[in-house]
Amino acid sequence: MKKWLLFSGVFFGSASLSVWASEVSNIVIDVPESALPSESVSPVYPVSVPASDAGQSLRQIIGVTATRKGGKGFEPIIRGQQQSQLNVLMDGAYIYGACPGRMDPPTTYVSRAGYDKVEVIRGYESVTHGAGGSGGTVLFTREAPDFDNDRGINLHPSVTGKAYMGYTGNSNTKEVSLVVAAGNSEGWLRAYGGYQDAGNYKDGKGNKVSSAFHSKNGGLVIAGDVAEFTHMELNVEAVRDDDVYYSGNGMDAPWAKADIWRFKARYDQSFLLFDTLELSAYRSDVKHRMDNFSVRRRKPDVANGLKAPSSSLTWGGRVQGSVFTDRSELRIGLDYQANDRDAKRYKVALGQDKAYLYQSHMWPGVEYRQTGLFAELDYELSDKDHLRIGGRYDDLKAEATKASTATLGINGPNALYQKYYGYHAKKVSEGNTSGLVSWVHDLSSANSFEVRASRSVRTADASERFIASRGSCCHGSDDWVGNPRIKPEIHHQLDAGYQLQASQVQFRLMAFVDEVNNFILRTSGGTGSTLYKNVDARLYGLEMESSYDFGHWQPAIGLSWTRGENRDDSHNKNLPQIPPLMGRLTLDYNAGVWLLGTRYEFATRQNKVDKASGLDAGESSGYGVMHFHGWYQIEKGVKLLGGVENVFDRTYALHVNRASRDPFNPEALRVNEPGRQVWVGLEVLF
Ligand SMILES: [Cu+2]
Repeated sequence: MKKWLLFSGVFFGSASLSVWASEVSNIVIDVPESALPSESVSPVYPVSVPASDAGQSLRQIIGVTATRKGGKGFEPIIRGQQQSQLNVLMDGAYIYGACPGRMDPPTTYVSRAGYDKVEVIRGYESVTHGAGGSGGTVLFTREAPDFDNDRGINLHPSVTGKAYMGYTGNSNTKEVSLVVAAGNSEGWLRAYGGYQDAGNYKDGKGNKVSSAFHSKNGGLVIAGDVAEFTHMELNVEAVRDDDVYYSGNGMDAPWAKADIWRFKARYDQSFLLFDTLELSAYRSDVKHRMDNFSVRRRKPDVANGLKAPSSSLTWGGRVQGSVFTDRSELRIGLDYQANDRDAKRYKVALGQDKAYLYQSHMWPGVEYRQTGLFAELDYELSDKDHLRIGGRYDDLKAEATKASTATLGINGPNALYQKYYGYHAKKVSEGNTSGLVSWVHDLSSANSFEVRASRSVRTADASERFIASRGSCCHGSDDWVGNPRIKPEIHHQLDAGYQLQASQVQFRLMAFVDEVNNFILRTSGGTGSTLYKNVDARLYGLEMESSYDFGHWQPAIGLSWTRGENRDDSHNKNLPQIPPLMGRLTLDYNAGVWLLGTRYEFATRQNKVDKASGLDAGESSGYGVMHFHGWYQIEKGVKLLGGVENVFDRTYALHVNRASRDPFNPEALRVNEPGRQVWVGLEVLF
């Protein structure tokens, strides 16, 4: 039994925490639970918010926010870090989006029916989730179906699942999804699928915000114990998005598609020096098309349009062995990740079928290959003291295989790198070392504190290193060019947290400081161009969360604050895309068969901006927005959900939202959040 408890992986091996972990699936409330101050575990789509994208629903977790650019494609931000500063794993797989404009961050491919839970780790807590991940790790996970559950309608002892139907007013969003698992605990088949159809919503002023999309997804998991101590799992999954409108991009996406394969195997018996052995492999193939004329004519008076086909193919895997003793768990592993990306842009003569001009090779055949070796030890110093020590080494090779494209002349990638940095792209080779030490001390059975120190290395991504986007207007005034010799970011972080988990009160507080050498800053090159350079930076902040259970009344509060400083630049001392102080007050009345709740979200103004990055749409004013939500349990397993978002129809935008480029809503500086939205949902468990 002891071994199994320790085997739960992300949780430290204390018995009380592990018992808690097994209870997570029964939790019906929305407040994210946590085993450590830096962690939270919650449903992928919470029952109190009508989220249409998994990145959007991550905003419900304290310390996490997300950039909006429309109805899909929310970019999560943890502790002021985003994109490749976060490790996002979907059931063990990396799925890198194909859009150079970040229309499709990985989270946009997380469907409601395909995943069960999301674990968010703020900061750097484990070396086992791959290279990088300095800002945090987001793990979307699936659970083995529980055929013995007694949570809903009993169709058949060997069938379990969940259906969801929802409607959200304002955007006129319709959603259905279904997940069914059949089999038994030794072998099962899980089939899932969903459909969403969203229109454009209106902001508080009644202005239309381009946010419509269609999305469908489906998948199949076949899993079972194929031999004694040997469990295997195979999954195939597909996502198709169509006619996606973006108000925060100059283009829309006529289509985007992702095809994902996964294979996992676990051997729970000693093998060589290991007590258990796990192996996983995946392949994610993402293709994306964007243009400024086929979904809608973004520039109706112009004879030429632009289109940009792009692709991102990722494959990789991991083997990990674990060694257990009474007091420790040691994990040793090897992971590999390969990513090939390509993006081109063409000028299109509208009206003349297929007449086009090859304009930019934005991602010129970018190839990344990473091999990592890691070891991590969880050790119980005493009943009350848990220690973790981990280290990893990553070998990275990166190359822009088509940087020397001659056909583009002065618009070719190498010509652009030469123009702005004075060198061509060469094959990059890096050896990066990361590590951490953490200590959790239980003050009593209910409260504990955590202290950790880490060094993590985050290498430049395909855009930061190799993007070669020749300005689409005005000859070079808006070139966007990656720096082929950009150095990796080195983060030195110190975190301290305190947590109280009593039956009626939960409280946690976390403080962090992150000294960054060679922070990769996107900045203006002076002539209107957008370039990348390394600067020294410092990020620090606080996260606080507390909830109470006074019987029927259940209040909660959450606050997060982050500061990001550029330590090199005497003129601009701020890092871009840093959220201001944000908070949330919730008050639920839970009568057992029904619940009514209110949620008040607020943010202060943010004047610490970096406009040269092209990422901040200027300073922002604060806001306060009220929402209502509730549910009614009609019968066992059948729950009616609903609510009113933005009850007072306020016009507001999160500070980190993309600058608005919306022809429908030209006054908005940022992409505005929806005005009042009434929504209903029906959830059936069986
Ligand atoms: Cu795109």
